[in-house]
Amino acid sequence: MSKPVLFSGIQPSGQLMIGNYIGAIKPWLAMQDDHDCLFCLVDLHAITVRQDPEQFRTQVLDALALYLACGLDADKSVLFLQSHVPQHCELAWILNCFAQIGQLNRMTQFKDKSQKHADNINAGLFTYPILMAADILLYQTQKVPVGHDQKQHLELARDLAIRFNHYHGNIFSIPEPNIPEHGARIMSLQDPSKKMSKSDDNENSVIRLLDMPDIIVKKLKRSVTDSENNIIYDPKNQPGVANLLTLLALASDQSIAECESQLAGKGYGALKTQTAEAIVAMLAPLQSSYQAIREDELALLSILQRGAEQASQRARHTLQKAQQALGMITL
Ligand code: AQP
Repeated sequence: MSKPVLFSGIQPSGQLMIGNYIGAIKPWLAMQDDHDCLFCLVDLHAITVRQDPEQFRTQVLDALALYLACGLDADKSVLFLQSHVPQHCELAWILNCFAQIGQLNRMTQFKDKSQKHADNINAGLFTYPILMAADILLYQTQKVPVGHDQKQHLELARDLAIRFNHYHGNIFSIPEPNIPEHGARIMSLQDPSKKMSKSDDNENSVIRLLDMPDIIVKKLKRSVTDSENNIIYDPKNQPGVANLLTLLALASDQSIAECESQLAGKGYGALKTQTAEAIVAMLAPLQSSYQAIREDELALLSILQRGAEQASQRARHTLQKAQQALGMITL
């Protein structure tokens, strides 16, 4: 029996951070063996925000090397770059003609990013979720493991697939989100009311996958908690403490209740130290293998070449089905 198709991706819009790891990459690793996986670096999404060209090229290869250092395996999964498969843009145009402006207007990420980049509210930022729908639907994807912030975009992808199928027959699989129960929304260390983001301007708010242990300890020490000095998991009233408990639990493979009871009667200093130690230990294996992988740029490019060929073959098939369903003449 064929394995369920799984697609997911990360924007190479900065150095990857633990939210991307916990909310996306870690769940991907758990599914890599029993799913037909495609893991993409969505570089076309990343350019909705201005990128420095030289730095961007480096960031893309850094992110691919991190995928591999985390344990994604090019022999088991298709690893590729979105811009290497032009069918993503071609299907996005078709889906543009099925997406309703009203629905796009409700996308919270567009509102957040428009505020953050008020000098560059470009059309790509607005139509981003349509390109994301094309990314997913091109591969007849059944499962999309993502963090909580992508839930709304995924609902749009489902709606577009259902609408297209309604008018033109059964062309696309309807994808299901796969959102982890805990860790789907790791919060900023400096402002626990907003999610941790790799492109946050405040370096102290984010732990990057390649941060050295002393930096991780420093960032955790500076993290915002509160004045209650009470270590309980209460995201509504103590969001900073709840975020640290979530990180500690996930990094040390324990439940949040176990972490709470271990820390009962202790202060926030102990919570921060233990969380930092657990994160350092979680990241140590990938950090130790990263450098050698990153240095072999030829090997990285050849993985991208192979991934592009594998993905294109599948993408061409779905795009042609959609075009023919619309009555377009395909050659
Ligand atoms: N804070 C987070 N907690 C849990 N999961 C998260 N993800 C992102 N932030 C968190 C998940 O990581 C995957 C890749 O996200 P993305 O790079 O495509 O875009 P994003 O969601 O906008 O992530 P960033 O880091 O905030 O990027 P920038 O700063 O460039 O906008 C997704 O599955 C996402 O849910």
